[in-house]
Amino acid sequence: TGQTGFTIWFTGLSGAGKSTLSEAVEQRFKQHGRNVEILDGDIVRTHLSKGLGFSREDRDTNIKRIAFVCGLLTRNGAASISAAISPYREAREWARQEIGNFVEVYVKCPLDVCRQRDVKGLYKLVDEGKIKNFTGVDDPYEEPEHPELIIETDKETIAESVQRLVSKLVELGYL
Ligand code: GGZ
Repeated sequence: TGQTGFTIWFTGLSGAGKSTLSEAVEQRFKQHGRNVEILDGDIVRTHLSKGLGFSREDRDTNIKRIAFVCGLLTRNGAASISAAISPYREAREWARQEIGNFVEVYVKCPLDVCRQRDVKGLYKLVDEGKIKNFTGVDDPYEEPEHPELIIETDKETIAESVQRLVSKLVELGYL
């Protein structure tokens, strides 16, 4: 029999650290010979969700597509990781129902810190008025109310975060 599939669902602001954490977790899993697939918001939007924008409707469509793929992977025993902002609670709850073995991880980081990091220079464009409806600035981000785990990326190292997540997965019986 194969391993139990599950989905790690990261949610948080742009620049909070979802992609970085995903890659660190992926590395850790691969070292242990586990199949793992990352669905990163940014990358998904160039393929699966090409053409979608950032209205609530488009974001919801994006999340439903990601959840659909995570569901397929999860049912087939893989570890799947979603790293989309997923700002709406309702869409995340929908994903939770759809997928089943669902581990919601709030990648928490103050907006000011995300701004200062400005990894991709997007916050600068927002300030210059060149991007509208940016999550956390002039578009909603609904914090998770009962996430399985909260990772505060301005307070802990990546190694600590990965370790805490792995412990949580063990506690939940997925590893
Ligand atoms: C939020 C935006 C926006 C707006 C472009 N709002 O940090 P990034 O750059 O690399 O990742 C963000 C990505 C967000 O796509 P998601 O698929 O994760 O969003 S959602 O879950 O809400 O569907 C950001 C960039 O696209 N980006 N415009 N207006 N992020």
